[in-house]
Amino acid sequence: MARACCGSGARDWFAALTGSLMALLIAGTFAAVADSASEEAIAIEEAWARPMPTGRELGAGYVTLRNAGDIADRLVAASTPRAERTELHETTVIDDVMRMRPLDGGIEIEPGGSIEMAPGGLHIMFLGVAEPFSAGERIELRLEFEQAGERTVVLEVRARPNGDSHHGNTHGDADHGHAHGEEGDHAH
Ligand SMILES: [Cu+2]
Repeated sequence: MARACCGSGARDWFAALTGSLMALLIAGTFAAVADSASEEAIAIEEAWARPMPTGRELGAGYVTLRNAGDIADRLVAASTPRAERTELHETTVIDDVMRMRPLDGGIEIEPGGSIEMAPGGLHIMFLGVAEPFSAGERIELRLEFEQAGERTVVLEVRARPNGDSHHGNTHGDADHGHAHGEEGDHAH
């Protein structure tokens, strides 16, 4: 044996150890990517839509999206058999004037983050609704995500969000005006 000492042997051992650690790390990374790409990474909660007055062809729906995955995802489109067209919108108030703008690039959900749609903010806009949504109805909605793919949820038609979330209660009446904005601003 040409080895003079334990030195090179220790180095070999260390090299072997780091080699297998690297293999483990790489395997772990792939597993994590596979996990976060699965549809379970995105949770869809609090899915509801407002009742619409008779004759109204515009409606607004809201969902809360949580990203439990390790990579960002993006809601890119939505559709429902109940509307001719469905768009992702954001309501903003500029100089006391409420405006809605379509979010053509979609809505990003950061890893570990969430998006809460609500009257007066982010919403899903329904255009060309032949039969106005009425309270108690359930509206099928398809959501398309960049990473999680296509998901189907059911929007419950009701006047305001469920539960005692502060959004529902403290802003309740103020949001009423916004909601009419969301439905009305699109009137041509
Ligand atoms: Cu809108």
